[in-house]
Amino acid sequence: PQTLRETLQEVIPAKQEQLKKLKTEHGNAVVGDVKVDNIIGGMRGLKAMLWDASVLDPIEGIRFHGLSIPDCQKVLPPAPGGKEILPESMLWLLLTGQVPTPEQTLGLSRELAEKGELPKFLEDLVDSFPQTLHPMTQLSMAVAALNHDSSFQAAYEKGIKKTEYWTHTLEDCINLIARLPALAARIYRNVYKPDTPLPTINKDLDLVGNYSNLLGYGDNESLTEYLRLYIALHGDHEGGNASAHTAHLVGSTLADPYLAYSAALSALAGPLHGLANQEVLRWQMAMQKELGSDVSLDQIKEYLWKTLKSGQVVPGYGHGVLRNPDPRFIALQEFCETRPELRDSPIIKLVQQTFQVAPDVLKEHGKTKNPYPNVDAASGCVLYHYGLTEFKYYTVIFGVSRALGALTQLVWARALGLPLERPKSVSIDVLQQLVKQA
Ligand code: AMX
Repeated sequence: PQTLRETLQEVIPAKQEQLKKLKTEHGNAVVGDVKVDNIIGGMRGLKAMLWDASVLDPIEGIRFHGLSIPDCQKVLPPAPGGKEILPESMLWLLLTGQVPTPEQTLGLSRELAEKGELPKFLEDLVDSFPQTLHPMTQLSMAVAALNHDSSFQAAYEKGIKKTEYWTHTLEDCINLIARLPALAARIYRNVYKPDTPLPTINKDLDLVGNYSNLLGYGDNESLTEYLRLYIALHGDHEGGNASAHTAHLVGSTLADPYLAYSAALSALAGPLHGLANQEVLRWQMAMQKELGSDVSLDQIKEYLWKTLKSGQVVPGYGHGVLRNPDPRFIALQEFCETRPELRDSPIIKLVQQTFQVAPDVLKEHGKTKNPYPNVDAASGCVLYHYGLTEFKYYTVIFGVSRALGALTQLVWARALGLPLERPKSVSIDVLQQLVKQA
């Protein structure tokens, strides 16, 4: 079977041609308008970015190269003996637009495992961080430091042709994805399980098999399968979300993929974005503590109102684009239903009960445009059930995942020769003048 590189080499020219033709024939075509609300409202709804790997429909949710989540669950190869999507197969799909064969997926798993060890200087750097430093800060700093060995940066310094950018970008991206499990697991061990021996990477295991093993949960097959599904599903969610967009913006300056992804991780660390899964768990645990174990739906409703009246958001609900329950949330719910231990878990039960009442409460509250759960409403609680209880760490797992989509797009941005991103900003006075002229 073809390698990932060979497959990309084959698909890139056709896309380059497609884009060139679009630009030549329709460069001046108008595809939308800009309202004052778009400008002052966080650019919501503005179609202003090219992102080829996934498209988010407000009602249907995400599609990866046209495939919905249930489609992906049907066609993307799982781990040998497993059922859930392997993140490697999702990475292949995102990068090439093609569904990989099990052999191609296995080949990619092996390549990632072979490249997975951390350089010594990085281990020393991570080991020098104070245990009290937030795991996301550690991840972002360490990913930036990996640019010490950036192939793109070295090649750029030497002087390469623009047409060669993408091959060096791809090399960096694959190396970074390969190293994330060892890096993320080292942070976990240092912060939460210091002085426990860290296993080495097993060349015969997939990316998440290794990650789970390095975290110390390798013998929990259910958690490992959950992490495969979680990491595959969180990989990409269009280009406009804060982490993906940050990677794209920073990458557009021709900063190397390590710097671009480090910046993306800082965006992911915000509570309105990736930190939400830690917030959901904190909130759901506080609810459990206050209401006890056997709670009624009315008690949950009351608790929701208490949260809203105190001026806080209900974590895990609402979305910048989605206007329906997030299909990723649904996929995680279905995972819970297949495992008897999760069906009986008090924290998962509470998540499901909350889902029964929260949309109506949020509708009545009347502020949010989307009263339904996003993926974070469930994701952290499953980790908690399986014993991964350190919720400050959860966003790091999201960070391991989001690399699949954000780095894919960096490869494509270089392959398509996309320019430096530089939107036009206006002052309030200028905006007022523009309104008068309109
Ligand atoms: N609870 C209470 N109020 C909410 C709400 C929620 N879950 N979601 C939105 N609102 C409020 C907003 O705060 C805003 O109020 P304001 O007018 O007083 O500022 C109003 O409803 C309109 O917001 P919106 O247009 O519906 O949402 P948005 O696009 O501005 O923000 C999001 C989207 C996700 C930040 C928001 O829904 C939120 O804060 N949700 C809770 C946190 C969360 O779950 N984040 C995870 C997002 C997914 C991810 O990135 N992992």
